[in-house]
Amino acid sequence: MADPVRFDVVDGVAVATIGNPPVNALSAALRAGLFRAVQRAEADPAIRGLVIAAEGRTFIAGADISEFGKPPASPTLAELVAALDGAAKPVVAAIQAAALGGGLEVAMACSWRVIGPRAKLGLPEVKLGLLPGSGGTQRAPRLMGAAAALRLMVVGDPLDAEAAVASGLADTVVAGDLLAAAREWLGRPKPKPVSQRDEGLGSREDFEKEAAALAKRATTEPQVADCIACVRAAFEMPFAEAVAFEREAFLRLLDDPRSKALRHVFFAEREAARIAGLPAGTQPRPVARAAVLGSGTMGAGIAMCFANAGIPVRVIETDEAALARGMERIRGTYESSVKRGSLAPAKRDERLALIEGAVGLDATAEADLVVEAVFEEMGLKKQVFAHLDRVTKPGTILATNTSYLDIDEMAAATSRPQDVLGMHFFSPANVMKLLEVVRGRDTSPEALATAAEIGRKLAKVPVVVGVCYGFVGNRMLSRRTQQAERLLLEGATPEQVDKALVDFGFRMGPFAMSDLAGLDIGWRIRRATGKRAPVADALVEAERLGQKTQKGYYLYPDGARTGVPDSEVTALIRRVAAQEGVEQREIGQAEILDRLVLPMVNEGARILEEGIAARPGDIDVVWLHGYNWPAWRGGPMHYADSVGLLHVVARLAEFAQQTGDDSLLPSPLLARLAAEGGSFAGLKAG
Ligand code: 3H9
Repeated sequence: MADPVRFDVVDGVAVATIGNPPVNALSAALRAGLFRAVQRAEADPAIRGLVIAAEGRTFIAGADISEFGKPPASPTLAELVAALDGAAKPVVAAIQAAALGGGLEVAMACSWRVIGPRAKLGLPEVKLGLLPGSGGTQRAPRLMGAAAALRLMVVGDPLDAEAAVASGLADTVVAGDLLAAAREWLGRPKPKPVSQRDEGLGSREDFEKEAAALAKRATTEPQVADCIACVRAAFEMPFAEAVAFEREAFLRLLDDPRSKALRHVFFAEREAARIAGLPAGTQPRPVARAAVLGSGTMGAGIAMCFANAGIPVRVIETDEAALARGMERIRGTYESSVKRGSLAPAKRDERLALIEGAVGLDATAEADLVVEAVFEEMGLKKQVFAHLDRVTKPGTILATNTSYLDIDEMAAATSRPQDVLGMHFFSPANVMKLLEVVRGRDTSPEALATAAEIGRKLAKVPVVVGVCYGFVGNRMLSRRTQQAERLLLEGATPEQVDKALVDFGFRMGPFAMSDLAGLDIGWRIRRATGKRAPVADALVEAERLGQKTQKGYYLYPDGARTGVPDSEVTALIRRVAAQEGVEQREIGQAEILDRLVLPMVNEGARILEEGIAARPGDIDVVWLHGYNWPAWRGGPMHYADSVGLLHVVARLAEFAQQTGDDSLLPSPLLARLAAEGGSFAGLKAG
């Protein structure tokens, strides 16, 4: 492997250039290279100072996250930082791009930070459930003041070049030759190390005010409280003691399941971006214009996604009246963003100018990508696809936003099934990040790559999945919905079921969610597919449709947004349970949670067995971005690993026996992994 640090000496100045692609993470080899560079510069009397520079898209992206949990290799980051801090000769960090986490900690241990206009300086460790663990909680406060430093590390977003200099974190922005400027700075008198600049901390009172404001974020995030404690330690302890205090907090957080889950999410999101089985060199097709069929809630939201990304889009309806309603819906949504202050009026106008209405499918002729969001009815969808096949250009991607229907059947209505796929957005489409890109039997690699690429341009998180009823997300959700209904029959109340999921970290439970969406939606789907849900059906028959009728699973007196329990619902459930012959009992919160979540994991395992998802992490990403699964729980498959697959299998077998429902029996893959002592994380990518 090439040495990640190049060492050159020119005119008495040593330059250590970092080249550790892709992001210059501080791997053991990079730490060793930098450590050697400091030693060489210190030892050679002909060298008057050292510049640390980097090549590539970042300066240093931080500690190498993939090394966490492995035995530490010397020199550790703490040792490297201490060597820089204690160097007798001056050291300049010449920061051309992002210096994050441990990367900024390295830079803060240098004498100066000279930065380019593209530089970004940040301490994003909180996003991984951690805190800066190599002196960052002590040096940042001494450079920018304790209050500002605390905000930087608790919010986790980096500062751009101008803001970094204004804050005191960096010394100067250089538009021209960064290396030359860095060399020049070496001519100045060496300042005292940042570790000795206690006067930089600023006022304790300002810090405590900021800490009180930021502490509110700390409900599920232990790292926030630790950041506050560490920065407070800067006021209360000598530097070395405070660094030891920080180290102890860092190691504790590193071992916390919440940080492990967040680190899993970091890698799963990046892995999901690589489409499994795509031939090397597959190129996405350019998409300059899009068309969206249908301007209902989904169609309008999807059209806005294109406009928000600067892509001209035609919204197509069957008649003028429907089109006028759709365009009004779009204008209304932008208008409320302007009123809330989240969108500038000029931006609204820019986006609206990119959206053009049209009547009739022939208006798709110029589109490079068409997303169909018409009614969920196969006959209609097939007609639409046959028509699109006749009027669109060769190579146009023909996508459906169906939530459940068979994409291969739609593709068969065209002469170009290789260009047909699913682009399944989640409601509200202009807000939710997930995009399930559904690969049909004949979908070409180029079409797939194009949909994923455009998804990223729309600021979505695309995950490639295969064809089946409900794809990944809704297929798993239906398992949870079944169990939620069944739990009511067995004696749990709607609020107990909802509470189990809210306590787990979801923003809302399934029944509060149904009330919000309207119970008639699920009812209509069940009618169309011949399914039953006795409690939900009985509520609809009693005209309890949710918030819109001020009663559903809960009561919403005077249009309240939060429901209150209703004894009529308890009586209704009891009656339905008796009719269904289900005996009621007390059910504890832990059992409710397992009943809701573990059948989803089981379905996830079936999805993997069938190759509908390529990797367990892809399923996790679906749940994180489509259904607000709490990130610090890592997604359903990671969660199953964290509680242990043996436990999952044993619980599922128990539930199957209790309820007589064989669909709860552990899937073969789950049973095998549990028996082998394996985990989903240990599965090889498909
Ligand atoms: C820390 O520093 C702790 C210290 O305080 C104390 C320690 C004692 N390590 O995101 P991309 C990989 S904690 C290992 O697609 P971009 C990534 O997995 C760290 N690998 O690129 C991907 O691999 P692959 C604090 C890393 O241009 C590839 O690089 N730092 C790391 O869109 C490209 O990544 C952070 O939290 C890493 N640190 O975005 C910063 N970073 O190609 C984390 C990236 O195999 N990183 N990889 O899938 C980021 O936020 C973004 O990667 C960055 C570039 C903005 C840098």
